[in-house]
Amino acid sequence: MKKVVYHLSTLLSGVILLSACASESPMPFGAVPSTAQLEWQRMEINMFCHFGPNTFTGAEWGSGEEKEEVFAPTDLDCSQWVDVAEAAGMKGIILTAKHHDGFCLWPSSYSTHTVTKNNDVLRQFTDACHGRVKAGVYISPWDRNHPAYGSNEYNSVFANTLKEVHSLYGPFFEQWFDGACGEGPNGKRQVYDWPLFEGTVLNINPSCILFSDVGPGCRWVGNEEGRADETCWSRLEVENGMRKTESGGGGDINGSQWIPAEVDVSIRPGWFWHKDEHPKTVEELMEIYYNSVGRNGLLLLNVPPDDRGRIPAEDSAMLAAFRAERDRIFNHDLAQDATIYAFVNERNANSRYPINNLLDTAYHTYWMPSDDDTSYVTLMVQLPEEREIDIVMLQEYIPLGQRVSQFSIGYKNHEHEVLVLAQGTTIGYKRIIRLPHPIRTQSLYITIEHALAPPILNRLSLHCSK
Ligand code: FUL
Repeated sequence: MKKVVYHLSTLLSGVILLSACASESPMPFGAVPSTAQLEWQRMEINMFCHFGPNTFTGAEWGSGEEKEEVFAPTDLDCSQWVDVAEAAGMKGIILTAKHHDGFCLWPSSYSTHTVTKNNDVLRQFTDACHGRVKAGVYISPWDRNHPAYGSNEYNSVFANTLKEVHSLYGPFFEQWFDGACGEGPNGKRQVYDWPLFEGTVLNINPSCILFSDVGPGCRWVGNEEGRADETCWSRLEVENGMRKTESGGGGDINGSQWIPAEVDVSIRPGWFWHKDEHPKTVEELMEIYYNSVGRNGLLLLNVPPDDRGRIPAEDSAMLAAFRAERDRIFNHDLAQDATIYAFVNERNANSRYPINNLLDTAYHTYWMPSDDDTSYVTLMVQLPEEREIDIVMLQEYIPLGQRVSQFSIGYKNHEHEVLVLAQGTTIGYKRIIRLPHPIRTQSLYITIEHALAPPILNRLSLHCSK
């Protein structure tokens, strides 16, 4: 543990209890989210449903040669999926309307490998979601069934497929473009026409979030284990459909586009339901939550319906317990009745953005020190009495950009020394820091050690997971 890093006597001379009112908004910094991207990020946890012929054959990647009759749910009920998602606190569901096997869960005019008109699963799905959760759609460009796959013609077939789905079944909040590109039935690979695919969807629904390895709506986090990097920028630098830098899953500090990370992971070992597999435990799901939503990502948790066409009871029970655990920890904010002081440069003391904005749950109220404070801004959270804490939650007000690049958390011990407990880099939409051990304290210190522009935070809360 590092000792006394804040020079309290110096800092205290600059202590200001900031309380003035905001008049005009600060300038945004760098790329910022569109309205749709902000709404998307605020959904935090969505459900993914992998459902198709693989549900019945035990495969993960169907060959495309499965007979249509293989897909035969005995008790399909998409409303039950919505019930489970809502109970788990999820705001949207994305269905694999076409996976790599090419089988369409709607009676498409552009394929013969589909459900029948009377068994339109996509219709039942969008009807069930309507007014309850947002519906999203996964349509795999890789198609192991379509005879045109591997030729130029396939790009227009796929664009027409997208047009059909989005105009007849939309609006969808998200279109998932899987990056997989394997061989088709004739052994050829396709060169995808991404600008055509993206333009087709956005022409019909400009606010649809397009997922792919590089966006433009949101990006793949780079693994399927439910983990964003500890440093996670929502900016990315993409040129001609390719990443310009090799900075991995953590985005680009100087990226010129806003393309936040989506963390896709399955509740079970496979993406599709298999009879002998079981869901992850609540502890594993909480770990995923801390490493995804808690690291500036959106969690897309796959919960595959079984061969009845329903989400199994063991999965829904685990999801309900996962939600109960999040509520138990995060619905109790130990800083609710705290007083927060900001240590800022004396000359910059007259912030127009009240510090109590950090404690309210209104999204669009925020705190900012002043126009030129970008380093060593310390917040002291003074609690009415000693409390046990092991989690700190911070949110940057991302409509004005992502700014913080280094911060630390410290507390005052019984000897009145301030000890650093944790250090971090990015905050972004949400950062949940689990302290290395629970502490009992009345004063907690959060120092923004470095930011690319004056930090703007809209929420700070303290919790205890015990
Ligand atoms: C991958 C696919 O190959 C898997 O089957 C699954 O759909 C996963 C979400 O994306 O690229």
